[in-house]
Amino acid sequence: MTYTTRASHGAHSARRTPRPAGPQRGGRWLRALFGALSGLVAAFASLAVAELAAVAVRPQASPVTAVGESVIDRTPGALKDYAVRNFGTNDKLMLQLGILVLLALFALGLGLLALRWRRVGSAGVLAFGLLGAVSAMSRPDAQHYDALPSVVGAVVGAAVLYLLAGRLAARPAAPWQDDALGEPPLGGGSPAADTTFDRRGFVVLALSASAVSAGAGLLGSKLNAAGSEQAAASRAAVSIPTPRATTSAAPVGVDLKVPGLSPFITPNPSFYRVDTALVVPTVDANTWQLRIHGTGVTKELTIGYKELVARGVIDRDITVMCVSDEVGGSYIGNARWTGVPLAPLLRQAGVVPPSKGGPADQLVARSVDGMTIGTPVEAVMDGRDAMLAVGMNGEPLPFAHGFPVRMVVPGLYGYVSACKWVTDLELAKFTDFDAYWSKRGWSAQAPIKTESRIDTPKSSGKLTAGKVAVAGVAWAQHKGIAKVEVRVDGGAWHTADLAAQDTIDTWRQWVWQWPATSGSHRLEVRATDRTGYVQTEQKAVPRPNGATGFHSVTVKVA
Ligand SMILES: Nc1nc2c(c(=O)[nH]1)N[C@H]1C(S)=C(S)[C@@H](COP(=O)(O)O)O[C@H]1N2
Ligand SMILES: [Mo]
Repeated sequence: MTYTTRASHGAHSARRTPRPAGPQRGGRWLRALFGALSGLVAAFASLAVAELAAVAVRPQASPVTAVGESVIDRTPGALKDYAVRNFGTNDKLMLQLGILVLLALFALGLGLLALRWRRVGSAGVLAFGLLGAVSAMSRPDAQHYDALPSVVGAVVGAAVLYLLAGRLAARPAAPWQDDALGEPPLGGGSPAADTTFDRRGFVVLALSASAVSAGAGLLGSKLNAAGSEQAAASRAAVSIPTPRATTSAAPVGVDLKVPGLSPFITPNPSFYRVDTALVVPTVDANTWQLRIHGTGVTKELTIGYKELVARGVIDRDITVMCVSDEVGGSYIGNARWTGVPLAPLLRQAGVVPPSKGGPADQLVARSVDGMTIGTPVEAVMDGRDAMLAVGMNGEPLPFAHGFPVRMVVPGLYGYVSACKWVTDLELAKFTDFDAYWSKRGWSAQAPIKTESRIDTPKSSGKLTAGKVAVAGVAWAQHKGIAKVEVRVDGGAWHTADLAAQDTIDTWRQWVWQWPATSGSHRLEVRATDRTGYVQTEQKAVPRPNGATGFHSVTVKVA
């Protein structure tokens, strides 16, 4: 084709190019539609090629993931909490869809822009590539070549848009028509508002670019998934070792089996999930390693999965919980964790807890995706069952919960204790290092607060007068629950029956038989832990170190 860039500015061009063979008459609307379409095709080509380029780097470096994860890093806490609450675990899907929709809108705009200014349109595509590249490089776990997929994708996308816009170059429709994009001369015999452009050339180019892109994208995502398949195979191959010392099963009576009450053990599929990973990391257990180093470490240690598990494991029921949980919320779950005790491993590396004169008070855990979680060394080494967990409820850790290895420390909120996909433990000082969430306005240290929740009846539930089982869970990890009380309409507190205690590290079920009378009633619960502390009525939001207040439900009794 011989169209020049100037020809695309045909609206203002007085040149009269002879009409070449091939181009047909096209409407101005068709041309605009094709223009918008060329933006979409260019965006699609960018993303597809970037996906393929990510094979050479790593799957997380592909632009939508990189932008999404950096959005998560930058989202102000309140908005992040809102998203987590309102989209639940779907929040990440919503984020990715949102990014794609925005991208598509901008692509449409750039396509239209390129109709008039080809270079500006292409420059716009490059600018988006830059955004992807910067996002990728700004992630806490950024690696050298993470910007590459965005850059390569953007260059290809810009070229595609430039070429497509070239096919849409408008030229005078006919020798008598001075301004191809202008209004037709009154009474003129020219087709109204028509411009000519290379319709067939555009369609052929757009279709081939789309087809090649689809191929590149499919190949890229298949190759990117290969690592995950290897990780899945390694997960299928590991079996959860049996503890050397037989761990007793939870005692009878820990589960009251009241309808509507959370089961004592939370099944893995319904266990809450909170993390910043847009794509769940899939780590191959065969190549996984953990390094222990830092302040006060006299013997640095690097250990693989088999070697770690060979040290011997313990089984412990531990209730873990997210600091973002609102009063009455559901970011809490109780599982039987199988893992390797952490304190002996630290001692082997020469670590001494602060109470015995050790120089480091913070254990910084790093995950494969760059999360940092700081835990007090004292808590890890004070005799509680802090562990490197490999199993959850009798199966290898699910990928979403940290396969192959995560930390679990009884008594501390997840963001200061429960690093998933952990790969590095560094001994440091709280005064010298702020972990991921501490940088974002959450407390550096956060023991779980003594709290309780009513599971049944549900708020706005409809009941009939008579005996109603009011039941729920109460927790005070690593202290233990001593008492749970319920009151109706702000009246006197009634002591609930407690389920058998498993360990002080788990939640405890409770039930109170309420002689319900007709009318609308408000039920409230409070717990007392074994230190004698009575749960406070004072309301506090989750930030900076956990919500407080009484959980209440309002019900109608017929
Ligand atoms: N690598 C990594 N580990 C992480 C997080 C994370 O975002 N990344 N989130 C933490 C938080 S805030 C909580 S509450 C727990 C949740 O563990 P779960 O998803 O297995 O329930 O994981 C912790 N470990
Ligand atoms: Mo959390």
